[in-house]
Amino acid sequence: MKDIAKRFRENPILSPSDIPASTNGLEITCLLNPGVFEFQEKIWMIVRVAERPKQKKDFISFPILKEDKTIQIIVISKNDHELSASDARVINYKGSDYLTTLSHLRLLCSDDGRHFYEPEDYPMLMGEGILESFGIEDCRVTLLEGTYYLTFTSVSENGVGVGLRTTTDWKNFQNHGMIIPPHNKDCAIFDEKINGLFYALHRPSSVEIGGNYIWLTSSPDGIHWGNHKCLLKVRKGLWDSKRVGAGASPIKTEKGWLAIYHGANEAHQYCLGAFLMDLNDPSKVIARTEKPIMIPTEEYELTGFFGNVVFTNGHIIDPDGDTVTIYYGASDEFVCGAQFSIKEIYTLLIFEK
Ligand code: MAN
Repeated sequence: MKDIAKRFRENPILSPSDIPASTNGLEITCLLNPGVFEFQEKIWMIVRVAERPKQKKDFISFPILKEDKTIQIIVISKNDHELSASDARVINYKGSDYLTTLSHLRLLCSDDGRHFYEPEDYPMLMGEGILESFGIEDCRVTLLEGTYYLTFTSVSENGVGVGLRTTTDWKNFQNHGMIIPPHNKDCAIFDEKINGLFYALHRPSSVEIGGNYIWLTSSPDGIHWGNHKCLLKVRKGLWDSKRVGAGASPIKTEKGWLAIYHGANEAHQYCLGAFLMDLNDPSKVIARTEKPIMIPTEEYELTGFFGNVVFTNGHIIDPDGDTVTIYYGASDEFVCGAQFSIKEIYTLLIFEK
């Protein structure tokens, strides 16, 4: 099946070997899912860097963060009957879940949006405290009234929730802790207030009743969130039958707030789609693409750490008002870029009657 994404010729634009690991003894396994923003006339990404020790034959080893900020390496024999390791991303050992890699967030910048490098004197963002001991992941960046809001997934043995840090200069950060408790991720704050309130999309997972659906919430201050509403569900038999989650901050267009989202099916194929919310009341979904706007098709999207995945949480809108450049994780291992025309996305939207 063809999609409407115009992929960068240079893809993948970043691979794990392109930057150094954060710590001696670890190597970068995956470079993925960047949040993207503009700052000081450059395009920046805050990329997820997933690390682990070099793997030895017959063993699985992975790092976790201790409260004193040191790293502990857990080593488990692959023959251990208490280990269940069928997913590259997460294992279960003695009844507890662990991630196979530890992620932090790293800043990269670019003059042309295609070649990224690590600038000097900017910090790496690491997990902090007992709610981030398995790392921080998949950051969305929203600039609102001069402050950058960073919403990311905080992972620990306590669960997967949404963390928030804010900054104005990318050197000093205020940590607001966990703003939405487990199980929740994929939180994207709108880049404008609506009727005086902050709005955000987020994705709780309800295990027994309900599912992995996109929700909407509002807030008076960007930190305390309430008035949650279920917005967009999975669709049986379609490409987004198992889970849906928001991409970056919705895009304000004359027709409404346009959100790009990921959807996965039972086979863990991750595609992208789009939906449109009412400008004045984003709890009203007025249109949604039936077909995906992007499907994993290229070699680097089909094979890698976790193949068959395109996942985005960062984009830049061109001054022409029509071109969206998305940055996306391919196969959970590489960073890639692609462009869409908003007008072309509209042609795939099916409006509610
Ligand atoms: C899922 C995947 C992983 C991620 C964990 C925790 O297993 O999305 O990439 O590390 O959740 O967020």
